[in-house]
Amino acid sequence: MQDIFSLKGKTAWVTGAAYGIGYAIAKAYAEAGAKIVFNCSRQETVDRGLAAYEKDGIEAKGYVCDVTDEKEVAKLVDTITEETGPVDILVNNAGIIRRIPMTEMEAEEFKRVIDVDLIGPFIASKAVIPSMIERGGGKIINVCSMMSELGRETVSAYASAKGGLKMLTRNIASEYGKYNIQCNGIGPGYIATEQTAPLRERQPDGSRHPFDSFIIAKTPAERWGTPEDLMGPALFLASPASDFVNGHILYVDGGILAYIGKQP
Ligand code: NAP
Ligand code: GCO
Repeated sequence: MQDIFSLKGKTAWVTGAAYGIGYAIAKAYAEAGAKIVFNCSRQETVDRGLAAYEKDGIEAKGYVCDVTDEKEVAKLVDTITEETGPVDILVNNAGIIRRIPMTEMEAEEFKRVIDVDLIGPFIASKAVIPSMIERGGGKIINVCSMMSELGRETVSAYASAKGGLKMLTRNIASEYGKYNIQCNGIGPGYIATEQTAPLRERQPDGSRHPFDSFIIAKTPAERWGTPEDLMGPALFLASPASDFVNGHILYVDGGILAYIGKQP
């Protein structure tokens, strides 16, 4: 059984994997035998990631590359192929969020979120699919969200992008499944990371942020998730164990999407 979860000898490219969810996913893949490559848009984030991998005893290569720049991404894929090997596993993890009421949001801000969270995964996937086809298959995992299914105040751009990413996932599966490419999504629930830190900030009197209490009441597990909660599910989607799973979104949310929420 261990073999079907092994990534021995595989090259895994996890975008934005300097910390948080992407880092935990890359760490799981390294522990399963994969060679890790990641990119971020800024050198300081890449350096932060490299230091974290080194501390954990993981050999990882990090590059500066903005996932919205098609030419840069194509160049990065060539570099990864030369320096590490052709990409067997791509995780589209890099993402941004802007929490702004829709009527106060500039179209340019909306577009940037769509660019990073939806067009970025399109560009990165497009850059690796031809070589996956040539080599007989591959795995693409898109990091979706609760907002692939649900809306809420202030996240119109993010929800539009993550809803779109769910459908890009299904379309890649539909279009390239015949080449033994599996494209699935992983949908984290509310995970305690830097991205969600403002939603968990303590109030001046030391009590929980109202959004923090709201999430606890909305989650049957009665807690926020951790990046480590994503490790097993993300490994499943990258390994031979999921070779007949395609176009699926695996929500890792402590049960949020199944639950109406605790009665006040
Ligand atoms: P995060 O704070 O969203 O960090 C994302 C990483 O992406 C950073 O390393 C960042 O580095 C990189 N990045 C951002 N824009 C980029 C670009 N244009 N090109 C290349 N890299 C870029 O981390 P996270 O909270 O762990 O989230 C990771 C993913 O999970 C995101 O897609 C997020 O939407 C999704 N997610 C998060 C939660 C949660 O509760 N935290 C829940 C569901 C889904 P640079 O700043 O240097 O570019
Ligand atoms: C928000 C959150 C979410 C989460 C996550 C949920 O403001 O509602 O930041 O968007 O980060 O994506 O799955």
